[in-house]
Amino acid sequence: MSNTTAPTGPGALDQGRTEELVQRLYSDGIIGLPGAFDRKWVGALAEDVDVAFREARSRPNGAVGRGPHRYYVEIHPEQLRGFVDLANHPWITAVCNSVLGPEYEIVEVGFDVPLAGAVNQPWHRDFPMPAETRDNHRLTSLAVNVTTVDTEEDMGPFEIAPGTQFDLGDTFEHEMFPAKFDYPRYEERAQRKYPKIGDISIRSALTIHRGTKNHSPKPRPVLVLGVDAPGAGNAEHHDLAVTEGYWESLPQAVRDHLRCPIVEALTPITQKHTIEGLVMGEAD
Ligand SMILES: O=C(O)CCC(=O)C(=O)O
Repeated sequence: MSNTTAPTGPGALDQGRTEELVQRLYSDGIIGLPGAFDRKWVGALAEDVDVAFREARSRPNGAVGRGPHRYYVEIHPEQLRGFVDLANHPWITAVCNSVLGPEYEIVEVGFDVPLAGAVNQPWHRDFPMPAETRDNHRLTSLAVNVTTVDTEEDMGPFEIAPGTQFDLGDTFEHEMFPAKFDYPRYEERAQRKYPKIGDISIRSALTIHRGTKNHSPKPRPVLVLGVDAPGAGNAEHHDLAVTEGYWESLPQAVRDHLRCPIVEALTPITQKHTIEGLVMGEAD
């Protein structure tokens, strides 16, 4: 599971603490760090997400539906002023190194926005279980989440069923959606998460989860950083790119984990990572 040396530098986790986090990730499928960033940093993130959301919704397939009043948008790293801080956060780098190996790759930067009126999603995982996970019990990708708002009960919190990341899923529709008769398994384990501004989490996108019904008028945007072990194959579903100037400005520690094309000018991303089963949402 963990065969790498702990990263060094300010705020780095020691090997023992990293091991503990990795074990929790393997047992629960999700871990959290309260107060990873200050409110000012998250304020800038919220502004950048808002700008990107408006831009994406202004063009066809810039934002994909993940159910009624719920969208997903994929963006390029340089659309976020805080990208380097996020990609270089010692808690994130230590966990990614340990779980995915030192050659891990950031393959996706995006965000989910459940708006007023979003309904309960069906329980799901974000993609089918890879063979490496099924056969060798090894996680080959992780999703980092950063809320841009203080989550309140009426905002349709994210709900997750800890410990379900290794459910084989051979009866799941599209290998991603448990059948309704299996819902009690997920409902019994369900935990609603109420992250506040500054909190971050890392989860396996295989851990069964759903966004819940937003009863409030408030949106609940959450940033997603998708990270792969080499060869995990998620990069092909995404279109991350950086400009030459931005690449030049990046610290080597961040460049080491970006294998994306370096381009003269960015092309706005047309969404490829549609999860068909989520488009209609769940009537409840
Ligand atoms: O509501 C959320 O935070 C996550 C939504 C989600 O799981 C999805 O759209 O795939």
